[in-house]
Amino acid sequence: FKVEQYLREAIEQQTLSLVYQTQHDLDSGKIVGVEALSRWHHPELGQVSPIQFISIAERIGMIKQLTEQVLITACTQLVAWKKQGLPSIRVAINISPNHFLDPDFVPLVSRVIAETGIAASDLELEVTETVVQTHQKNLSVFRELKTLGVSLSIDDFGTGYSSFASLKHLTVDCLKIDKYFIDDLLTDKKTQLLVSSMIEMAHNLGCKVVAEGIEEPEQAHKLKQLRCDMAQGYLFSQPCSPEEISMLVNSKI
Ligand code: G
Ligand code: G
Ligand code: MN
Ligand code: NA
Repeated sequence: FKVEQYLREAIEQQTLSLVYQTQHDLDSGKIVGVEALSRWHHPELGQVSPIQFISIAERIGMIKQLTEQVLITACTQLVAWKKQGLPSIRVAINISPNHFLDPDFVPLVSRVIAETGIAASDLELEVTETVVQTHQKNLSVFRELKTLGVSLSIDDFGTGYSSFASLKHLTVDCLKIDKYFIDDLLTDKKTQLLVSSMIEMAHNLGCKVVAEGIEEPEQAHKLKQLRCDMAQGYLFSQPCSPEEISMLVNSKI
């Protein structure tokens, strides 16, 4: 259980870091937002995947502290970019279902917005469908977050067990179509029909759509044809440092 102890120390000593991946408007190509992604490099273990350390953090009760650091760092970074004269972009962070349902979560978000002075609508919270599936009663959390004015998006849309139920109960700003659907968008007619339908449905509900995991120009082209709003993926950029984001945003205006 060395890794658990190492992670605990890393979170306590705040040695985790954030990288940012750009999100582009498909019509203009402009960067409209970034998704913050956590990284952990340990001297002995090397780079540990967030898929591993996020679930460990949940198990050892450290996810609240981790998410608090992510929130503060990402919002502070947004202010720093603005001070450098960058045009306004949104920052999205991933919220683990456990933490989302914690009574301290909404007050935390509220406090970080107030302390950093960012516009609430420039902060986007990404949650997965599981949040809605298992916790009907926590729809009030969604309402409180909407009252604060933050943006809400459903991550990995279409891969959970409650895609439609989540839309029945919630008012969300954005659906993120999972890479799972993007991978064979060009080769599988059925997938194309599904993606097309998801986009149309989202728009009918007043949601924007972000496609994830775009690696080829032809995928971007097809998504644009299908009226998808935004795209994210290695075609546009890898997750990168704040300095690299500044350069990318400046070069894409
Ligand atoms: O960055 P990468 O593709 O390796 O991320 C793998 C997974 O880890 C993704 O599902 C991503 O949403 C998740 N992840 C990355 N950073 C965070 C974080 O800060 N909090 C949470 N809850 N999940 C994260
Ligand atoms: O679950 P979530 O959507 O948050 O996961 C985002 C993850 O996808 C991050 O780990 C990020 O590094 C990864 N990612 C982003 N763009 C691409 C891409 O174009 N291809 C692949 N294979 N992974 C990507
Ligand atoms: Mn995400
Ligand atoms: Na995601």
